[in-house]
Amino acid sequence: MAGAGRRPTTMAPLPSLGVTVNRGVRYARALGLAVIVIAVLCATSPARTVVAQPVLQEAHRPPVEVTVVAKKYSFSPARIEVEQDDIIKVTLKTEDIPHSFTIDQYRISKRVAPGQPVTFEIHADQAGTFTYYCSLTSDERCKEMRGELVVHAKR
Ligand SMILES: [Cu+2]
Repeated sequence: MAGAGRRPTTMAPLPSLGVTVNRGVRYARALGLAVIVIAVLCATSPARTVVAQPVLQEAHRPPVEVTVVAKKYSFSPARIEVEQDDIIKVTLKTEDIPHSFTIDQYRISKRVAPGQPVTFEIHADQAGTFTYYCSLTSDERCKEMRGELVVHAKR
């Protein structure tokens, strides 16, 4: 080691240096792991708001795929935004008890049971803001479950 001759005579700096290096490496590893975990979480957890970007201006836009997770006593996402005439492909899951995804104006009511996701399509032909809710009555608090489907009018 080139700097060996210049080491102070006290013993303190050497062990503390060793500890510092180890901590630094551990910290870097922990940070790296944290970044990976956050990236994975961001990639997998459903966003609270799903906004469909206008990728194509033509008549046939690809279906908007949304996974809606019902859980006592809320939906995630609690807001879905699409353009009028989009096809919304919904995968509905529940993480606890049976729930439903109901939109009166679209005459949609899909029931879902734990471990049995259901997939269905909504043709978002009516513009406006529509409430989705759980219509099941077995659990009183299902009434609290509310979300919004926003269908932006075609320009
Ligand atoms: Cu419910």
